[in-house]
Amino acid sequence: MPDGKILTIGRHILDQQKLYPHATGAFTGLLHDIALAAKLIAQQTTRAGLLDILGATEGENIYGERQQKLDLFADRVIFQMNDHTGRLCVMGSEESEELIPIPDQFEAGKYVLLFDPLDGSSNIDVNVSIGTIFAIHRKISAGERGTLEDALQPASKLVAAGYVIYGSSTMLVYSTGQGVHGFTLDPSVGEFLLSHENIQMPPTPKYYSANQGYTKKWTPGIQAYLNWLQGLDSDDHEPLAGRYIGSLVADFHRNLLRGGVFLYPGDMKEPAGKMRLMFEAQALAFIANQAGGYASDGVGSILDIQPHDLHQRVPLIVGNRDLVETAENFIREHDNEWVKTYLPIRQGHTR
Ligand code: AHM
Ligand code: MG
Repeated sequence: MPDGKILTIGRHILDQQKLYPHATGAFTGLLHDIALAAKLIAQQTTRAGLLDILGATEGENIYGERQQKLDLFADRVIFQMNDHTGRLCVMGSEESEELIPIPDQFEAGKYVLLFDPLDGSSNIDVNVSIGTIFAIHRKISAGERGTLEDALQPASKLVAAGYVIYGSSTMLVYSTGQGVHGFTLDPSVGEFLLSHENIQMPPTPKYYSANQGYTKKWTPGIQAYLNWLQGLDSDDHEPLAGRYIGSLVADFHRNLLRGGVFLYPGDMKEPAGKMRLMFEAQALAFIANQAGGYASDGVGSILDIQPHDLHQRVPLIVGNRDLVETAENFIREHDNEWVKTYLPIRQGHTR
């Protein structure tokens, strides 16, 4: 804790607002609502393993609530915390095919909220860390309600982004473009307290994170990069240790604090990989950049990609800048064929 002071997330958000002289408080309120949604989701994720034994017949639990898959619960909580506040003009969720409009009876505001309500949800049943990812854009269209144009902005235009990790403790990490700050949920008081101020990626990275089960289908450049990360190609640098959880938020968070690189590259079969630009990659690219790191799709910065589809996928290589740039070099050297296939997808000409 910085100089022993206890700083709640509410207080921190208000202090950050002072950095923006024209702030109306809408944005501050929005971050507040996200933090509240995170607490509600955290409270349910810690009970995830109990659903089966607490559940009564017909899928109802002992409280008379219908049992729900945790990711759908998280999706609904984030929507309900934000649909009526007058701060958002539209929302987008990884769980919803289309943009989510603000119901007609409520006023529309000037921000767009994009979120992955519960990423890594296949890990829920095996008690492995999962997370929520969020990104906030400013409305740019002229009408009263938000449109796709408002949502499909490059990450360089983000107003704020962050994530929540539901792990051995729950943490919320966010940035408004003034550094990256981390808060740990103290369950005894139900507050997020500042625990990691101004996070910067350590200069000496420790880990690489990739699903090496896919080695066979990786392009030659990615295979060569992995060899390099492991120090197989020469003795002139220390190999990194491998860590892969299969929960993007958890893998990213560990590498943010310890230094390293996460990669989920494209290959010839899925040239754009698996990660979603709007719900996963944009937010983490913004945070990485603020923490002194870098995020690339293999050919350039994720921050600069002009999105064309709400659910578009993107190869993601994120972490310490030099490690990510080295990956770009390997791709430039070995993966011409892949680059030729991927570029039209990046530009929205083909899928
Ligand atoms: P999800 O959005 O369906 O939960 O999938 C995203 C997850 C990431 O958290 C993780 O990094 C990746 O998928 C793991 O994929 P794989 O099992 O192919 O390694
Ligand atoms: Mg996801």
